Amino acid sequence: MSQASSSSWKSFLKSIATFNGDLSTLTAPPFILSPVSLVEFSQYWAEHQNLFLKPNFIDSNNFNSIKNELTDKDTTTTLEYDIPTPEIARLLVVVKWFMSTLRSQYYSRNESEGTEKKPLNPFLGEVFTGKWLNKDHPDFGETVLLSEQVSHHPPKTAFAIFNDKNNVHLQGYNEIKTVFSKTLTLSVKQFGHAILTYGNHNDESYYITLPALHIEGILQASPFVELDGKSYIQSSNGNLCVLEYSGRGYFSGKKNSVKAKIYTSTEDYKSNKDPLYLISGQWSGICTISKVVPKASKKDSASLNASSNSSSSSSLTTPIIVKDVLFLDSSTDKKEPLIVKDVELQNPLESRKAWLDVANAIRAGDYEKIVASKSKIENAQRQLRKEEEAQGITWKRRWFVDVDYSKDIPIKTKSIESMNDAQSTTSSTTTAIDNLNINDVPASSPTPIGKSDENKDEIIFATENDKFIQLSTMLGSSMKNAQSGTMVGDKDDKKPNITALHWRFQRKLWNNEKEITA
Ligand code: 0T9
Repeated sequence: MSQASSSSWKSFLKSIATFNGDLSTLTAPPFILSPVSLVEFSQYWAEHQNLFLKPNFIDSNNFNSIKNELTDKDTTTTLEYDIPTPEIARLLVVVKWFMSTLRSQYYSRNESEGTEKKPLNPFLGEVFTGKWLNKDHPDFGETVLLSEQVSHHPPKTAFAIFNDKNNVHLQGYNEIKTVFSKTLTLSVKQFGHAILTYGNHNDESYYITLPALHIEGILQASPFVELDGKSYIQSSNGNLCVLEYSGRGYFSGKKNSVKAKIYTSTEDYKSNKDPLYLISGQWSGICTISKVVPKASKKDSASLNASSNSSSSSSLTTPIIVKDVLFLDSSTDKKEPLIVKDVELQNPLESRKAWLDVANAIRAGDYEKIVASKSKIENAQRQLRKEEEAQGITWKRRWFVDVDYSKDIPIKTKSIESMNDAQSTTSSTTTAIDNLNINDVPASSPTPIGKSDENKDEIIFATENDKFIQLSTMLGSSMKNAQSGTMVGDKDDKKPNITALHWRFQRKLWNNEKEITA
């Protein structure tokens, strides 16, 4: 690629190499900039409306028939074995949904732009909303997306996605910490999580952790994402899915490799038992599913047709994998388009409206205009922070509150940006790269108590069935602000002074919203 040898790319690489620490001042050339803000990325969670909503429709009457639908449309092969319970059937579909989001989340820019690109870094209070209308599926109804930048420094995006007709709700937030290696690979840790709830199944919930990733191909000016490590989907009914990611040269030797193991209990996973199902392949392409049948019980079932999962000694023998069948082809699966209001109808805080000039300048490859239009936004933000500081108030988050899980009950809400700043003590290596220095907006000082009614700390009591407490306890995962998927007792979990603040959607705030529509 000729861009790799361009002087602008070479000087960008140089600035990475010599810039030991704060990446926020790096200047990237226009061809690697995306006109899309990170606040839009929340939509990737629910582009596959069919899979997202499907578990709502799976119950004890029809669960076994979904084995015919689990595999992808064009295949004639279906799962040959019965699915044991409706809960496992729903988990399998949740896993299929989650795996289908990975291509959208981590590969879609390569598809549309040719490479990964540096997204716009959202300003505090920036929002992005939209709707999936599901016109072809009257039983689905509409799904609403709300995404809000709840912190600028460090950047944190919170989102809520809900379908009221079917009582399906997803919410979460994310934050990244990045560091460049000597080989110019960018390592990215994710913080935050998502929680999915099916209201019609007694609030059956799924706690979803976010995988680590890294960016390869920077030297060649064609960056792409590779996922690393593990992520978890812990179900409130006890079942668990553990996903393991790797790139070229690891277990399959192929890029974007993934292995997902389904267990009927967290205990089975922790004690190294065989999983019930194994799903494997490439998250950007094809994945297959197979049932794991222990040798002993396979013999048994051949001779006596005995019911499976009877033997407790099964994990002592080498498992046999029963026939792979196609589970997911994420390169061809169907996405429902998100409907977003025309820019002319948007509020100034709405992403596409706010970034319009910058986006146009990026599309035109006009460096001067990019700089000028970006500075306008940055200066306005600096001005706002100054005024807030003078008045002793802080920016009020629109639809989300920061909930403190460091004590169980009551939960205390802290709504100030400076708390988030306090968390990132290692800011020199943890900021997202920003070619313009939007990150040098001065951090606001803590809110003086009582100066502004609007910004007083509110006390929110934990509902007895707080899903995050319940599900992370089941998984044994940390409730602190450690890397997503950190377990209790891990090094990061034991760091002193680590906070336990997590952004949560407040439906009330959305119901009372007067200025912004979905
Ligand atoms: C949450 C997702 C996240 C955001 C992006 C690392 C990255 C910013 C964060 C984690 C979404 O749910 C999932 C997907 C892609 C992630 C981005 C990929 C990426 O490259 C950027 C970073 C900050 C850069 O822009 C690096 C610049 C590089 C492309 C050019 C040198």
